[in-house]
Amino acid sequence: MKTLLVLNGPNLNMLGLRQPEVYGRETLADVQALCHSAGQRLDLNIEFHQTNHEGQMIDWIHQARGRVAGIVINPGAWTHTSVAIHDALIAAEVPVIEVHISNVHKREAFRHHSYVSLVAQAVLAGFGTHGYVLAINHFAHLQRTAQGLSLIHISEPTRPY
Ligand code: CA2
Repeated sequence: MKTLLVLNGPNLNMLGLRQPEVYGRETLADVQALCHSAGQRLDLNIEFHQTNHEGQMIDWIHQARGRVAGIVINPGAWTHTSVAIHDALIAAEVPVIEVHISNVHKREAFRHHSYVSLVAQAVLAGFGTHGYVLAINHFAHLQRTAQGLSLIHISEPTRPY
């Protein structure tokens, strides 16, 4: 069974506890349960993590290399600040889908730029917590298509004969 890594950045452990008008009422535990049931339905193993420490996030991304079929990441505020996470995602050589619960483009100008979007295959913003399920569904779709196979095996050399 293929594994998907679902990674969450800083302050997302506060989900459902404050700012429900922006992020809704679901907690991170609710999001984790949503992701696990999507994984069960689609025959994908889901590993779900959250951290407030950038080095920990980078270590998880590095450990994904050669091990997981894809990364779904809500980098939180690191989206807009972190060249280090951008570089780690390139080094991982794993397809990435970036998820934001809120529509960052409707918010402050500093949320309009994303370092992660430069390396993401797709970006979801403003779908609420359902965005995580949409991202997992999309990876399942890629697994079933030639497009997914070519993306996942992108680093395999082609033989000249
Ligand atoms: O919309 C998103 O998912 C964000 O990635 C959430 C980040 C924000 O910095 C990004 O611009 C957009 C913030 C996550 C903090 O979540 C909280 C939830 C409840 C209370 C306080 C923070």
